[in-house]
Amino acid sequence: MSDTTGSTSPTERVPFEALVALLQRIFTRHGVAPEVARVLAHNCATAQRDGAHSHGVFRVPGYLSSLASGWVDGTAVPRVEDVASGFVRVDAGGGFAQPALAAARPLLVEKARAAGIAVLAIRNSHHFAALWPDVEPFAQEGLVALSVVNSMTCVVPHGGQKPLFGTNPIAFAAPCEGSAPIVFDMATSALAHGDVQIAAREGHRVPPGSGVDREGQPTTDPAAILEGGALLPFGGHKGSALSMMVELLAAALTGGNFSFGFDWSGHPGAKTPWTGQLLIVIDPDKGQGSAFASRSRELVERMQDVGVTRLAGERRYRERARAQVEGVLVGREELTRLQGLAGKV
Ligand code: NDP
Ligand code: PYC
Repeated sequence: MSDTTGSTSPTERVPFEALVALLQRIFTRHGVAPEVARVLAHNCATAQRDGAHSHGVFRVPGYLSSLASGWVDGTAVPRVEDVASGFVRVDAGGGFAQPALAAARPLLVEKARAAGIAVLAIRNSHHFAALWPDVEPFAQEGLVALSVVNSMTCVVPHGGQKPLFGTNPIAFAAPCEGSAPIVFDMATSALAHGDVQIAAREGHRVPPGSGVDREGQPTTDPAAILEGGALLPFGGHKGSALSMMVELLAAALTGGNFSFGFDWSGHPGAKTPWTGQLLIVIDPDKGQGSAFASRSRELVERMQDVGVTRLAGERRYRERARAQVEGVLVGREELTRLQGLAGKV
């Protein structure tokens, strides 16, 4: 990715900690509890830092309008339940998923290390972010992590006539000897909804096969997808099956809402999907001893030997390394808007 936020507008570079502080101030000024504001600000700044612009500061207006509409509770206190040797449940209380994960994390890791595997089922939660920040830290501690989250009805299942599924991402992280973890994070729709919004804002077409208009006809016009149209799963029936799996794991299994299971029409301004999230954390040392990370390295090297020049996660790591030296890239207009929201002149 080039040195842009995806647009041609002027940009600035902001120190990561300054961006976190700015976002934290915005969230607290808009009624979010201090600890929740800290978690959301860190998450949002992390996505921006890594060049994940569809889930960085671009999301702030959606967070704030959801909060203002009363749809999501920025002060909810997650309730963690220790339900079995390898199973933790959290009721996020109608608040955000990330503070629920943070609250349950120590118990989840303890169980994964003791039993070799542990599941975290989050329900009654709003996830409006990229998913990789939820899994990457586990791999940094030597664990393997997989997470799924469902979102809101905007994807037509393969063979269906109307949207039903969410954009339903799957994220995976695993340690790799001698490098940062291997991480991928992908929507099961052809495009993330956020990328369609960005394409509409920037006046770009989306790739053929991404979505349909309100008549169900294929379109590359992002506005037609957003205004009465819908997205398609990636890879036809295969992506559709994965999206169905996400609905089952993130909603049916956790007790959260399906992507079609909530109605936000009574809360104008609501943007955050009220669903569920599942994490599975594995201690690879219970497999082949400490060999896992070196086997990861072997696989990566073999992929490189056959010509792979870009692994999932590498673009983000490059953006991160650059941001650490030069600061996080933010659009100048966007930064001014953020400063206004934070009450800074
Ligand atoms: P992308 O299609 O941009 O990327 C998917 C994955 O493939 C990433 O891990 C990416 O790595 C990797 N990748 C991309 N291009 C290449 C390539 N040429 N070679 C090798 N690897 C590649 O992501 P999506 O558009 O599917 O999703 C964007 C974000 O939207 C995700 O973070 C997702 O969690 C989020 N999202 C959140 C939802 C929610 O409900 N909270 C719903 C849907 C999406 P890299 O990151 O290094 O580019
Ligand atoms: O980009 O598809 C998306 C999305 C949905 C909820 C948060 N992000």
